Amino acid sequence: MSGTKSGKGGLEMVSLVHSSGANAEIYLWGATLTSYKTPDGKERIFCSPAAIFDGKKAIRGGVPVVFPQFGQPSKDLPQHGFARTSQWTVLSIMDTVEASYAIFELQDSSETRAVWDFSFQLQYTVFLTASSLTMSLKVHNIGQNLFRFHALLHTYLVIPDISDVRVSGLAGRKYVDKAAGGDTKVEQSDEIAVPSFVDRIYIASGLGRACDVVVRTSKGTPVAMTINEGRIRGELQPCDVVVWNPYESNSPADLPPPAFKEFVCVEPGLVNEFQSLDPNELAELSQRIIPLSFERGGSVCICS
Ligand code: TA6
Repeated sequence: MSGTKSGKGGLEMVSLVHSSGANAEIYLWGATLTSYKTPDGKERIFCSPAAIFDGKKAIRGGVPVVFPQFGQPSKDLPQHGFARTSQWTVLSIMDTVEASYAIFELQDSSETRAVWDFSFQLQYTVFLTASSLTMSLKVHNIGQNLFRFHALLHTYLVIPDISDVRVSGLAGRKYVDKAAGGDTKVEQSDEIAVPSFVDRIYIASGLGRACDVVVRTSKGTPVAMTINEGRIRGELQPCDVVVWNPYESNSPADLPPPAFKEFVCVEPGLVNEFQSLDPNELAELSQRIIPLSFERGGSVCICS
């Protein structure tokens, strides 16, 4: 039975429990999803063992919600914006045969307007089924003035080992290589390895459709597929995809090595350029995670 309960650090969270045995946990602090387990009990989302649950700092790992800026183009706003360090409210929690889901909301406040003087409403839905998890962020301009924003879902996916991962689905895309001074390059490879610190913004290409990014091991064992989609004013918008792993060289304090070995970030976003919304316009960003393999009795099974 899904519901709210007290989590780490006494922070309130929503526990989604689907009849299949799949479950997920989302803290109201930042609407941060910190756990997604498939019916086999296997954890699919990485959360740092040193994550701080104090209601002040962003929770390290899981799926932080990034809004209204990615990085820190405006020094008036914190790195990655204020959404991940705000207390969200829960609008609803539902259990149905198909899915268990929760809807979270964040609206502008005196604190947010002090650093970003616009009226907005974010609605974030986490939708859990037996075979997948879908996170969908809606950005609504409820003010009188146009605003420009970034949005991103900063997903930390569990993998067997970062030195053995292959990320596919981004071939041919231009990307900003933040680990190489921000140079713009073109991805030549169908399967991206992550042998060292990687921090890349794969720029939305004009394909006008969702972007499927598959994570595998070097031996080809599929780990997860992610379906990443953006919409602006209802129109399907190719979304950017950020791929990140800090390795030891760039691991922050709340992510002490060797934790970097256990995840790769595959982050759908509207971040390479600021998006603009006129009053009463809506943007959406979603990611569906479909785990493709799980261990059962020591052997790896591939979900159909
Ligand atoms: O998504 C990649 C990135 O922008 C990296 O540049 C790195 O800063 C990472 O996010 C983590 O940022 P955080 O503010 O959570 O430490």
